[in-house]
Amino acid sequence: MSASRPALNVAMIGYQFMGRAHSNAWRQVRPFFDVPLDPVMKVVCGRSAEGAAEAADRLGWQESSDSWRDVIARDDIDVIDICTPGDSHAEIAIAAAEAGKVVFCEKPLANNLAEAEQMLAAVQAAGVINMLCHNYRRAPAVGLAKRMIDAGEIGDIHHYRGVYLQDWIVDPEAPRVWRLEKAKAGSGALGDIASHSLDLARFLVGEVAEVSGLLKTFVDERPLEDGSGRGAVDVDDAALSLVRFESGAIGSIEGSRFCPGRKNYNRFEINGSKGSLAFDLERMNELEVYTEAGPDSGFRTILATDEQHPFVEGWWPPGHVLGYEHTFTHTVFDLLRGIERGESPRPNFEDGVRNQEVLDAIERSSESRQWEKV
Ligand code: SOE
Repeated sequence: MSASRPALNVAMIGYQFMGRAHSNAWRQVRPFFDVPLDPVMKVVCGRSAEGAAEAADRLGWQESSDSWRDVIARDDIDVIDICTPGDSHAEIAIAAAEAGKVVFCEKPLANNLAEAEQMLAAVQAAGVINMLCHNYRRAPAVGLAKRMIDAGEIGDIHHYRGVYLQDWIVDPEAPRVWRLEKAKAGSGALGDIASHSLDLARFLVGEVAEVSGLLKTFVDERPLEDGSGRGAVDVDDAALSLVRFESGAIGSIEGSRFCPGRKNYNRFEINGSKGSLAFDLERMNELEVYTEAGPDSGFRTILATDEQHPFVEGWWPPGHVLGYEHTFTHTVFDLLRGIERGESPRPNFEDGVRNQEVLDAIERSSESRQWEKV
């Protein structure tokens, strides 16, 4: 490690999909960015000692553990990175905050609003740096959209239209994984993918005032993963909501796992008084832009891979496109810069509670079939 930069010992809890994405980010951030602190991939933690040891070897962690409580109790650990299913976010984050650790947590912050509020209270009481990993804010094209909006290039915003569509459970015989169990995941498409579109809406347009939501479960029981029978699906397969923003803008947010052919189709379009912007994660290096530029103007596509575009300076020359995993490296880079400055980079746990308040309102609205205030 460089003598000029202090080391920062990281412990990651959970090592499946998000654990792999976060491990890659912790490994890549120092070689590619001018980090103010040297992250050390100290410990990876999981429920199985054997699984955690295998993950440590495969993902590049120095040690492994099967007890997150033991890891949090260690004086040599500075950051707790939570990559577990949502049912353990609150207890881990609260324990980490009370132990004075930096708390970095995968989305959604919690499985319900009460837990999210407890987590925020814990990090505020402990005065620890905290961050929520909504990685798509840090796709360069999304950062460019934010810059253009803030510069007034599309004028006053009238619409945000967000869809996040996947198709991995369209087959009714696809097994009932943890994402389909309320006790584990808190909700279905609502908290898992519509939450991403919501976070982008809040990042790019502003706070949500009122929602009219519709949750739907198309397949209400599925084969259990261990082949021992079938189990109930008690979460939404699709979540839609009309949205009124505090700014006066209106819009819609939709998350569905029942859209054949849409693999990770996280798209938004924003319409303003002077133009429009559109982004599609499946074409994540591109931003579609329309600003009135004369009688024959139309949408143009900006390839957001130039050095002036957010985070690109750390990677390659123009046109050498980036991918999904880079957004996590950018997120970790901003976390390191926040730690050095003593600030909780956004989205942080306050954003997590705001997001959860909106998700909660969408659930209430789907039940009441009325507009619900956030
Ligand atoms: C859902 O399958 C999922 O893995 C989400 O949980 C992630 O947040 C998203 O980035 C990719 O899709």
